[in-house]
Amino acid sequence: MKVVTGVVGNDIHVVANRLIELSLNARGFEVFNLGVNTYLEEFFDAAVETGADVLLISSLNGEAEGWAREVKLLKSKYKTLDNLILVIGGNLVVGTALAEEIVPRYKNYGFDLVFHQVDLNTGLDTIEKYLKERKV
Ligand code: B12
Repeated sequence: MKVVTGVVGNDIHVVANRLIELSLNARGFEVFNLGVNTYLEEFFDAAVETGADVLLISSLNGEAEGWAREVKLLKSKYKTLDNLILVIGGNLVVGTALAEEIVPRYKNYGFDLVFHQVDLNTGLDTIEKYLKERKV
């Protein structure tokens, strides 16, 4: 299964990004890592080019929300990506907020799975379970 990943926006926190690539590889995914400082449209372009099943976006500096608001618009522009599973995780706000509040907000932006301050392995276990249930 193919996963495009990277860190959205003007965000240079690279450590989690490298860990995500290594962990996804170890779990048998084919990974296309766009690295840090990646704009939302670049993620969608890469998903088209690679034929990805999953787009896994990180935000660590908390500025993802501005980008997330454009997800629905881009989804409607890239019609071939109807089955693409959209995942976002990391620090999804600047400052502090409860996951109970943030998760529904990001789902409303168009994400299928949202992980606010969830440790990577727990998140990847949940993603694998979700993919299995969807039989992707
Ligand atoms: C190292 C660091 C830096 C380094 C980054 C070096 C580099 N190139 O990577 C430097 C010093 C450059 C830096 C800069 C900044 N930083 Co900084 N940084 C950190 C720090 C101390 C550690 C981050 C790290 O590498 N952690 C180790 C990795 C492994 O953990 P992680 O990033 O938390 O990721 C885990 C999870 O989030 C999860 N995860 C991540 N993505 C995803 C995705 C999915 C799907 C899932 C399931 C899980 C998941 O997986 C990881 C492992 O469990 C954190 C504070 C902290 N203690 O966490 C602040 C922190 C992330 N930084 C912060 C800030 C604000 C900044 C700056 C904006 C500061 C400034 N005013 O200039 C700039 C950002 C500039 C930019 N353009 O992005 C804030 C973000 C606050 C927020 N979100 O509200 C933090 C939290 C510090 C704080 N408490 O205020 N930073």
